[in-house]
Amino acid sequence: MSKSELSDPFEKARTEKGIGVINDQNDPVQMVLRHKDVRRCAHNWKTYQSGAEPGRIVVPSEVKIRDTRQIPFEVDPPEHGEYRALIEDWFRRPLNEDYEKRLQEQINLLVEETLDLGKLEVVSEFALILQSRALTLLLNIPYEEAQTWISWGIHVFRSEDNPLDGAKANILYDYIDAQIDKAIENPGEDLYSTLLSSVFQGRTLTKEEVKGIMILTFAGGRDTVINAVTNTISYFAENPKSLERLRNEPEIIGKAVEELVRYFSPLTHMGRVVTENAEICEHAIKKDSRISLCWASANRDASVFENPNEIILDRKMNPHVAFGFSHHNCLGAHHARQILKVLVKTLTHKVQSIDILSHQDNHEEWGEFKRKVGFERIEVNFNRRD
Ligand code: EMZ
Repeated sequence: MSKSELSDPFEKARTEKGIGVINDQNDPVQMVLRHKDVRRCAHNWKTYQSGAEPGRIVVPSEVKIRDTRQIPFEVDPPEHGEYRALIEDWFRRPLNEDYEKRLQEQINLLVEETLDLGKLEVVSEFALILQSRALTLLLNIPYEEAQTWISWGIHVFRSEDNPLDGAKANILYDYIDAQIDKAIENPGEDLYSTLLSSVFQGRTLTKEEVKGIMILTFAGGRDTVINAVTNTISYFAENPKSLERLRNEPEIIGKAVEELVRYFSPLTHMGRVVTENAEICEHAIKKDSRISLCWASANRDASVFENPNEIILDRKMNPHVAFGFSHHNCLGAHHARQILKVLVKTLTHKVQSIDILSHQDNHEEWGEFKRKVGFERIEVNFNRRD
């Protein structure tokens, strides 16, 4: 298997049964594996709800390590739509020319720094830095703040050996509390201040609501973006012809990014709590149990994607669900797409080739399913294009 390949552990269960069962802290999860079912269940928020006990739709469940409801992620319609309407414009800013220009400057600088170094470890010395610096644009706060988030290291929201390390999660929660207090004292043009003055159902958002939105903004786009960036580098390292092709055909970079995101599926799945007895692929789904919508499996469904395990840079029909589907689709998707587009464009301009020197894979284990999502570390050498 090549180093950049991410195989599909769900294929057999998806074709044979459509469902995979995993135990999670004695609150089992039935994973929905087929594209059609994933989309149907995502759309049916009445039966498959997000607004359950905070943390329960996350797998592994976070009910034991947090009380704050993440917004709008853990809220169902109609309130979900009302919260979303408050913040949607803010999360569309990545489409603005000025935002893109500033992101381009950040990524130019990082790639130049990287080329000067030559050899480096991509996860901690490239992807984490890129993600943290870019987040300053999304929050509209000073660039220097990225240093704080970089200093937390990769494993701040979950420690290396324990995905449910409450003490680690508290670093983020305490930080956000402090930033909210600062914004109350000294309001600015940043996301905290904007949220604190937003009006929801005739009143301003509470500190707890602002915290819920901020936790989601920090956590949802951290591992996911870091893995997507790292996997992009490893893909181009092993497929220099693809880099060359995109250099010659920059007009397909948008399509290529969609295809990379489909293939990587940085977020494997997301849960829902079942509100009434139901059935999926002839399996009984009991009221108050949990299902998960397995984006990673749906994105390899051969009934939708031809040659699903191949990266086809200009894939024509690409209805992937890597950013979720329906009401709860990813708020940060514009930002993530823009990061990947700018990154790919910059690599085509500045980088001739990338050599992988050593690596260690990062796997998730979901019962019988073991899925590579990226790398724990990957040392590479970047070679400059003359
Ligand atoms: C939650 C989740 C959001 C969760 C879109 O995903 O990301 C996970 O990394 C967090 O642990 O709390 O924010």
